[in-house]
Amino acid sequence: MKQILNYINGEWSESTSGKFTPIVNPANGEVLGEVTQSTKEDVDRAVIAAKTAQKSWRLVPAPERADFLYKVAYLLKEKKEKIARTLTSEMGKVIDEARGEVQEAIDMAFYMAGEGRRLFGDTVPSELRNKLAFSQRIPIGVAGLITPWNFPIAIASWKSLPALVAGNAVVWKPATETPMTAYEFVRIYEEAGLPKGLLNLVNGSGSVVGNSMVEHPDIDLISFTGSNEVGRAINARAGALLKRTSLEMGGKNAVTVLEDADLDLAVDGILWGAFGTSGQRCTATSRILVHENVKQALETKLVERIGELKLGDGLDETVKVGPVINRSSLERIDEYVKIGQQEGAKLLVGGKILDENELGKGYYYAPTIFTDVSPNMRIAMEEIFGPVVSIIPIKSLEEAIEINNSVEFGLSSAIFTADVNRAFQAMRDLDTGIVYINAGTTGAEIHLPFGGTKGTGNGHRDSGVAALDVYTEWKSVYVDYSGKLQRAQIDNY
Ligand code: UN1
Repeated sequence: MKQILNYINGEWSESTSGKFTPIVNPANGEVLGEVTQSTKEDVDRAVIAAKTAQKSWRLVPAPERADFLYKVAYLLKEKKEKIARTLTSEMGKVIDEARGEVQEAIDMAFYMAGEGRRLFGDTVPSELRNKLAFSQRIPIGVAGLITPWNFPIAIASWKSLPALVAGNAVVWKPATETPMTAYEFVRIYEEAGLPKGLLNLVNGSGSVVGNSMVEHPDIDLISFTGSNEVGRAINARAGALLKRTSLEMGGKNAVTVLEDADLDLAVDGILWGAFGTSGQRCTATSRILVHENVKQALETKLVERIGELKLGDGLDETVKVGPVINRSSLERIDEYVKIGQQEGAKLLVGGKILDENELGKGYYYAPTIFTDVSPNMRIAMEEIFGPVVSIIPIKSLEEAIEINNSVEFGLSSAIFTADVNRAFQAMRDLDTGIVYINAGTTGAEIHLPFGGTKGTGNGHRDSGVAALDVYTEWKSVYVDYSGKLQRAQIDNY
């Protein structure tokens, strides 16, 4: 049986617990292997290794650190197909999407390697004569990364690559559902010449490994993507310990469809946004705010087209929608569908678990659309993280914006309209970190900031140059070459 171990101080090792958790293929329930279940002691060892490695890594010139990232980028490119297949088999997303996800990691590696030759600070005029003033980005120390199963390599790349290029060391806890993709990523780091101890992989549960990381005094920052509940708990504890955090905790993303929208384009965007990755994206479309005059037409088209979404094992190239991650997720989604029905929403299509006779032993949920949903129903306010979307009728753009902004999250939003004025108004007023005009709510590119307003996070962003704000802090430097005491704010006034 394939065993996934930890990678601590440059060595693959089993946890001191001696315990393993099975790794299951959600497409067919098959056990693919098992992963070591770590303890607090494993985290302690990883942190010691990281802390030691960081002492010399911070002194390596950033352009040289970038050379290492370029190697990672080229290796990821070379192994793209292999990693994508591993990813699909343990996570379930269809192979095309898995390839796209590995591509995100490749893009990130090249992008952050480029940052090794920038990492800009500012040089500013001093208030005083013969004095130089500038600011520099400096690494924070040991970064603790806690990453989710829905984007097991992309999100790990969004966090580990900027952390490393900026001069930090890493302790990484991947999701227990997707350790094989994590293993492949670490193998690439290893092959690229990772200095001993600089990046450590500690597999295991959030309650043991995650908590030990948050509590550890030598982990200087926690970067987390995952559920709202866990994010809030991390925030509370890390806040008490004065530990830096970057949190990304999901969305309740809406597509607005105005009267003048290209409806076929809107349908393309909605189907991709709502049912791609079986709706298991933070950016997934889960509400459709459609003008009442085109609601019927949109519904007809959606129902017609939903039949094109072939469900099944994501390794089959003709399949469009894979399984959801596990049985408890399947049950949670079904529970929400029941809640929707009890709340009085009308089930337009879907709404059921596919049983074994239909698709074998995998965890499949039928793509589901509710209509006549009111904005304050639970299905329209809470993140479902599955292939379920709610249609809410609207009378105006203003009403759509109000409903869009009424939920606790603020990650992504989209509007379909032919009116440029209304498109720009929406862009300004939709209260989300990401806005799409005439495209669905998913598909963020790595060179722009990724994250959201309100309950989606705590103001930080993954991706783009903004990610460096998470993994660096500022040092302001003053060089007085006047040869005499110059008292700022006094001698020059
Ligand atoms: C996520 O679901 O947390 O924009 C990440 C997108 C992808 C990333 C999603 N590029 O949908």
